[in-house]
Amino acid sequence: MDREQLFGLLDEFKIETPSWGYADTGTRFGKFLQPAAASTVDEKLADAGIVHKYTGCCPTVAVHVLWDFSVGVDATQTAQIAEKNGVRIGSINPNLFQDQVYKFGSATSPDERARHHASRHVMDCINIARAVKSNLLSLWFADGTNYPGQDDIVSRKQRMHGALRQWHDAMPDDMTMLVEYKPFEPAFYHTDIADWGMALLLSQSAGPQAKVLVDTGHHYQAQNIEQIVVWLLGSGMLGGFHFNDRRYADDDLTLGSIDPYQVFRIFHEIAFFEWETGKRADIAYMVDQSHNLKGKIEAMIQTVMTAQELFAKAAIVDHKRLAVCQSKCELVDAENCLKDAFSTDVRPAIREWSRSNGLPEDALDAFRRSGYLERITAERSQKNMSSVSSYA
Ligand code: LRH
Ligand code: MN
Repeated sequence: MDREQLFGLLDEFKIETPSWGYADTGTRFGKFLQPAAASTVDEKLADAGIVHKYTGCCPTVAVHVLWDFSVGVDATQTAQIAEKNGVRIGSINPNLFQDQVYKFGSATSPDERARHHASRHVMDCINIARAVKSNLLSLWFADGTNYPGQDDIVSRKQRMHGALRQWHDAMPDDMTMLVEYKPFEPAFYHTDIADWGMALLLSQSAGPQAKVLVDTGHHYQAQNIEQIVVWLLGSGMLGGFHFNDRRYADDDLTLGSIDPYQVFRIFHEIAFFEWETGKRADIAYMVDQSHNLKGKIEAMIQTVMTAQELFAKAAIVDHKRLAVCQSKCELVDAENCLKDAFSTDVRPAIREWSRSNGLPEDALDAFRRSGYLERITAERSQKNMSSVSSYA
């Protein structure tokens, strides 16, 4: 892979940042407030704009409707605020888990009021997506049960099929529905969309605009995520990723902080698929993290720079040589095709790409010298540090 080809791929590489990654989030054991945290959608979009300004590769921001759109606020206004900050509204995430009515589920709940509440909300989200010119409806369901026998899993499955099909048909033709799976939490006996197979079958029955979303934190410990990626790619059903890292479960830590080789292997399977098929895979790369301890903007810039680096390392794998070694069962040489690329320092090339695009060579350093953090700390700390939060 020569420099021009790599620069061409870096030009195309875009990763979406989540609005909730700029706000104070916590665990059930508490939330540590940060003086500079964003609490309004304006502040979240401003911070996302700064991350894009210095990295050049995250022009869209995922929004979580109940956290970012208050009742009565015209969605197009929010799109204009995004534009003012040099970004666009990306994936629209309905919230089908925090309202009291969702105690026994949302679309799958035996409680009709919950199903109606969920349906009205998703329809509102589709209208918001239209208003802000987003073509991504990203669905995650906390739906599940905590005890054997608590509910009829078959009926819940049928309700989910029905709901996804109804919402699919309500979407405009250019919109994609992303169906995200998760094996457990907050449900701890069964989760209605627990793995890639369930998400795949539900997406296929919903309709042609439905695809599967892979959140890297939503897998059992030893699961081979890149094999799932290969299967979804092969069936044209891979719609997007929520990137983060974890040591144990859905820890939502910063990408590449625990196992960078995992993300490299995922990017490798996508690059190898594109080389083998000659097809460009249309995938929405997104970050889904909660920055409970790290400075939120610094953590996001670190995440985006790491994603770009791992994407570039996977791009320089010698696919031709790899295919030959694989066909001859030359295991060591085949593996070394990946290890050689992974251990290649691509940062000088990325710095040159940044320079050639009028971007700072080191986005994190540029952010730290910008004075932006000092400015927002002065503006926001008063209101941020006054609100105490407790789980119970
Ligand atoms: C669920 C999830 C989902 C989001 C939420 C913030 O764990 O990954 O994607 O809605 O985190
Ligand atoms: Mn997610």
